[in-house]
Amino acid sequence: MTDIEQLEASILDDIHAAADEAALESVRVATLGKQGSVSALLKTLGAMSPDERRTRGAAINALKDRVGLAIADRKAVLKDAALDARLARETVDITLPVRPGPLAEGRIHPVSQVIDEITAIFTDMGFSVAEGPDIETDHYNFTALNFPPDHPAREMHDTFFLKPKQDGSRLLLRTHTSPVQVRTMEREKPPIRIIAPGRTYRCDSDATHTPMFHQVEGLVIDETTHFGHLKWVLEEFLKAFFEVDEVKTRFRPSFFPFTEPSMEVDVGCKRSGSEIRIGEGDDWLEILGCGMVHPNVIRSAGLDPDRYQGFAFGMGIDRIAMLKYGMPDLRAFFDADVRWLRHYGFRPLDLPSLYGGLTS
Ligand code: 2NM
Repeated sequence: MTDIEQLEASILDDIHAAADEAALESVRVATLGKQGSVSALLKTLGAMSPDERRTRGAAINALKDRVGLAIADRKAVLKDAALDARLARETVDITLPVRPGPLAEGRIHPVSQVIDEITAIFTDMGFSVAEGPDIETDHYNFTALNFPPDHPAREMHDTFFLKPKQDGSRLLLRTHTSPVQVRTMEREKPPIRIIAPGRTYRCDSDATHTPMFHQVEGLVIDETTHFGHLKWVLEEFLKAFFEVDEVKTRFRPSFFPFTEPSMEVDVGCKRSGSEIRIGEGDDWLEILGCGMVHPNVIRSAGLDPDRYQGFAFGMGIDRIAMLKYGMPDLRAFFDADVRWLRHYGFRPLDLPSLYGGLTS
């Protein structure tokens, strides 16, 4: 055996003995690397005569090529074996039950659920959802809405005011979402069709009032919008929300500074014990307020009341959530009691939609 054959046999043994890619890499460095045994043979060429160099050179280079190929072959085999081992090790048992996670355990708060239901109903009728700040100015919360300077709602005991600024003006927590409608009228040209759901604040706390509560208000402004449109929109809403085919409504004259005429709307219902059914019976339940937007409000928002008119309405979300889902105590809504939420909450993937049935 020549020295080259001897070296080759020993290298091939090492290559086949390499059990993983790291061991194979060591063999490569020890042979083809700068200090490797094959490279060392190549370095001996310099001291040879031209004839000897030609034959030895060809033989050593052929050795180098065969070692390189053998390493590449072994590398492919080891790679396949490593993948097979990983596939055997990393199994997924698809017969295991899904682990409880946020989707199984989490619940949607009834207020969020009802806001989503209301949004589904009104967006289906062509309304958009508008939002605005919880902290408002006296102008957007009162003045632009036609509240006279001495209106009792501006008093300290109804409204949460922030500390007065240097110039004497004071910001406040909005007492209704109507400022959103004013801001929308300032920003957009009619036709306007929006609902504004959100948090509202009044200095009031007992079994049926919390200092923070939720309202949704609606606004439609165009050139010929009239009371008939208002009545249709509200009746369609009530039927869809309470998931009944027919509702009876009763419009009673009322007063709000921002609408003229103003109305309170009762819906026909049946009471038995503590249960209330909407859509049947001879009792009435007050459900929302509404009216034709006062010309002063339209003018304050920068629109011409001789050209544009429309209607607005508003209702308490927490109250209609209690009604629809039979929750007896408003205060429990904001206790953050996880047991209450487990009982009254909704599953995260049961999203309200009109085609799916609002609450399927
Ligand atoms: C209600 C009842 C009646 C109302 C009016 C407006 C605005 F900004 F257009 F003037 N927004 N919301 C309104 C009207 C609200 O809540 C019981």
